[in-house]
Amino acid sequence: MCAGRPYRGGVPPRLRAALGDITAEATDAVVNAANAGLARGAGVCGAIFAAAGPGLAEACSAIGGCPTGGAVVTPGFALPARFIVHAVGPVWSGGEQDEPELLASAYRRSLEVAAEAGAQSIAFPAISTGIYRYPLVEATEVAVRTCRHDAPPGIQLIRFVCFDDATLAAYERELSG
Ligand code: AR6
Repeated sequence: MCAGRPYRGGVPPRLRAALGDITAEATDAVVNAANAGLARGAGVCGAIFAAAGPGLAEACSAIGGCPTGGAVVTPGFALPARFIVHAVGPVWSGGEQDEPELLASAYRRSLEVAAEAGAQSIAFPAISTGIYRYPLVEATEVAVRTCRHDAPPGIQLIRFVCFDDATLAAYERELSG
């Protein structure tokens, strides 16, 4: 993958990083760092299920699941966001199990399904960097590169919502690079 690869649409999306709780984001879509069973988990997933309310678990069990590297959409239920994109990042196993490609695919598919649903703005957590143990700096590089180059034309704003200072610092470094 080439860092200088041009954006494939017309006007590139704005990319921003900020500290925050993704359940409070008022973007059109927020992304959940989901598991392949779309079950209620811990971390950002647990926070989203708690804030969205019981309709979310029903919607997820109706969908049934999502492969690693994929993403599916549900309504936002009680969240300020209209849509929740459930993206399944890889578990880090040392880097030889296609983790970078799978993580890039989770970001790319999230952007695609959000745009198909009509979202123009989307907020991401740092997918896979918590319970799934993906190294932060490497994950941030994949997230920023994929969002910078592969966002479909309808997406105008991408926010990286960071839960701690180390994550924000990693995104700020990558965004300024
Ligand atoms: N807002 C924004 N970011 C958050 C929030 C929040 N409310 N809460 C945590 N984070 P993780 P993963 C950050 O573990 O590594 C679940 O059980 C957190 O600090 O939530 O992809 C799922 O069901 C970290 O930077 O997701 C899966 O089984 C980032 O979100 C599994 O964990 C991702 O951490 C997914 O693991």
